[in-house]
Parts: sequence; C-alpha cells; structure tokens
Amino acid sequence: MSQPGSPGLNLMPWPEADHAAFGPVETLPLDRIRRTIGAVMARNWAMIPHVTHHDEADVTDVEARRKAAAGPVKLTLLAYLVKAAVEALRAEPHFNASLDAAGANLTLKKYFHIGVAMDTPRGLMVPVLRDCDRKSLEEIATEIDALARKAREKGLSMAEMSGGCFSISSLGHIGGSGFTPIINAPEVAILGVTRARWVTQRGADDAVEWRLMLPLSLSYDHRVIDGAAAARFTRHIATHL
Ligand code: CAO
Repeated sequence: MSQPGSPGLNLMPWPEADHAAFGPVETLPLDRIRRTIGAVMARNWAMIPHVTHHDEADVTDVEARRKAAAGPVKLTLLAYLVKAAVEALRAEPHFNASLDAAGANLTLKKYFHIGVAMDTPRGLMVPVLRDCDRKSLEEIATEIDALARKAREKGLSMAEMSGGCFSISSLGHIGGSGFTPIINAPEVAILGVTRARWVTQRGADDAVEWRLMLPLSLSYDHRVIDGAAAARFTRHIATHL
C-alpha cells in the first residue's frame, strides 16, 4: 500500500499476450508452494534495494583437509561455509540484523541461526540451523544432511524455516561462476556460492601455483549495509575458510 508522499511501485499492468496466436502452447497452473515462493521472491526483490558483491575464497587447503578427514561424518564445504558465516557475522554485527517494515528500527541479533537454501521436488526451501556458533562442523554437516533428506521426502514446517539471521545458497555442486541471490527477508544479506575452479597464480619467485578458488556472491540490503562493509564481510568469510 502506498504511503502519503510515497510514489509506491507505480508498475505498468502485466502484459497480456495471446501466446497461442504464435504457435502451439500448453498452460500449467502453478501449485500453492510455487505461488507462495513467487510472491515471497517478488516482494523481497521489489522492496529491498539489492547489491551483489563478488569475491573468491582460496579453498585449496580447506578442501584438502576436508577430503582427508576420516571421521564417521562426511564433512561438506557447506558446513565450513556455515561456520565461516558465523565468524563474519560476529565481525560485522550489522549483518546479523533485521529492519522493521517501516525501515525505522534495526534489530541486532545475539544468536547465530543460519538458513541453507535447498532444492526440492516441491521447490526451494530454506531450513534454519540453530545456534551454529555452538555446533561443531560434524554436527552442522549431519544436520544439513538430515534436513535435506526431510525437505526432499516430506517437506519442512514453517517453524523449521523461521528465525534465520543469514542465509547461504550453494549451487556449487551444479556449476556457475556467480549469481544474485535474493535476500530472504527480514534478513539483510545472503551468500551465493558457485563452483570452485582451479586457477594458476603467481607464487613466490614467480613460480606458477595451482589454487582452488571458490566464487562468493553476497547480496545485501543497501538500506542497512554499505559496499565497504559488504566487501569486508565477504573477505571475513574468505579468510576464515
Ligand atoms: N564447487 C565445487 N564442487 C562442489 C561445491 C562447490 N562450490 N559444492 C559442493 N561441491 C561438490 C562436493 O564436493 C560434492 O562432491 P563429492 O560428492 O564428489 O564430494 C558434491 O558437489 C555434492 O556436494 P554436497 O554433498 O556437499 O552438497 P552441498 O552441501 O553442496 O549441497 C544442498 C547440499 C542440500 C544445499 C544442495 O543439494 C541444494 O539443494 N542446493 C540448492 C540450493 C539452491 O537451490 N539455491 C538456489 C536458491 S535461489 O533459487
């Protein structure tokens, strides 16, 4: 609803087109979950001024350690990213925050609940892992695995998807070199992760070194966060990894 003195979104009506006039078509009704996801995405994209900051993390050593780990739990890169996000939130507390609907008050959170985007047959779901500052890498990896199974097989409750501080959307197992993740309101930032790739770098004495670099794409709410803070936050994640 427009406020007095505010122009509102002032959008043109949606273009009506007779697609069948141009060739054969098939119309599929969207199910309830797809419509809800669409309405949430459209609201967040239209109401939050997004900027996406891109950076890379050198994950050569963390990947070597991860693959060498011989415990009963398979450690995933995502679990390391969750822990790195906690450290970045500690260093930049304005990222662990929510803006109210009037844009007048910022609530700073003293807990570390991290949402993880999951691709399921029902559509995108973002379960929230609670108190990630107090959990080990093994516990986080185990919880992500259990939530991913539950999300795919039975779906998740609203309670399991509420109360997050910050979200991570990892597409690295599929591919990509960067994207603009949409902020999961009322959070103020989200990290997108795409496929790690081997690159050559100039090492000591001009030697050529191969390093595994992970692309990081941080979308942030520019009403709350400035570009310099976003660059620092992304560096915190990269250095922590
Ligand atoms: N670069 C290269 N390889 C990667 C990688 C990256 N960034 N991230 C994961 N991989 C590899 C892993 O090494 C693993 O390979 P191995 O089996 O050979 O070890 C494989 O991909 C699977 O990784 P994983 O088991 O660690 O899975 P994950 O933690 O990356 O992802 C889950 C789990 C549930 C988050 C994911 O399946 C998913 O649903 N992601 C979709 C998120 C999404 O849809 N985001 C979009 C939101 S906006 O629409």
